Amino acid sequence: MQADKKRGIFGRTVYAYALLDSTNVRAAELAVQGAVEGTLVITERQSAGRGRMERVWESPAGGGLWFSLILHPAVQPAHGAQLTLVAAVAIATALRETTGIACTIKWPNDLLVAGKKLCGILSEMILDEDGIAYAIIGIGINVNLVKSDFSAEVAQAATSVYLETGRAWDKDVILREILTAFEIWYGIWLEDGFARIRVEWLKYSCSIGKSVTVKDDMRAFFSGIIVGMDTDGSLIVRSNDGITEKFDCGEIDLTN
Ligand code: BT5
Repeated sequence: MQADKKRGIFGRTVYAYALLDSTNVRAAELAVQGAVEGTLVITERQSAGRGRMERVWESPAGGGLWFSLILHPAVQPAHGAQLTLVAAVAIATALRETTGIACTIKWPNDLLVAGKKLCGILSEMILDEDGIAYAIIGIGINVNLVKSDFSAEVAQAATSVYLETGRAWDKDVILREILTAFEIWYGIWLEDGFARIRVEWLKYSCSIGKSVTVKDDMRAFFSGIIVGMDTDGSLIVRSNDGITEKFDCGEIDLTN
């Protein structure tokens, strides 16, 4: 990829902590105070790590990468949800290149290995009259976590880089690779739009062709087969009776 003189801004400004409630919460405070593009907020442990829809993200000390990036993307708010997909592609690429793990992406925000969750992404956007005031991309990656680090409930459905590869990894190396990849893909997205991200995303997707129930804020439940991803990043689902719906947010339950 082409060299870019603006590159190297992700993680140039860093706020690092031993303990935070949530890096997304701290990042939002810093964004309001004017934090620059690419500011990284990272912590060893979160006492109230957040998933989507008020869910908990388990973030014990030691083996995890729990961090958020503050971004100010100059795109239409309607395209803001694509940022989660950009991050997912970047993380999947970086993890594959660094650790050899073949992770897949489950729309919109999960990275899985053989169906178990390795990484979750929590993107939050604040709008003002000019568009997106700022976006916080929160990323949680289970790097060196072992089964006993998770609650019994999460342990069944979670995995880590350590569990997948049988060895411990330097978290800083993985973080650096992810920041580099994310900055490259973010630049591509800002300059060329979503098309290349979509191609890459489809390569990593584990959901195309699968039966699914989609839950979204407005439409409650919709069941069908995932037939593709639209050019704007929304998921295309066709029901058994041939009705096609598009979803740009929500969550999916794979049923086969
Ligand atoms: C997510 O939510 O997957 C988004 C997770 C984002 C976490 C990062 S960490 C840094 C930043 N600061 C924050 O406060 N959050 C972000 P969701 O799709 O709602 O998935 C949440 C579900 O994943 C939970 O209900 C559990 O079932 C499961 N889970 C919780 N902790 C996990 C872990 N460490 N590994 C794998 N799965 C987990």
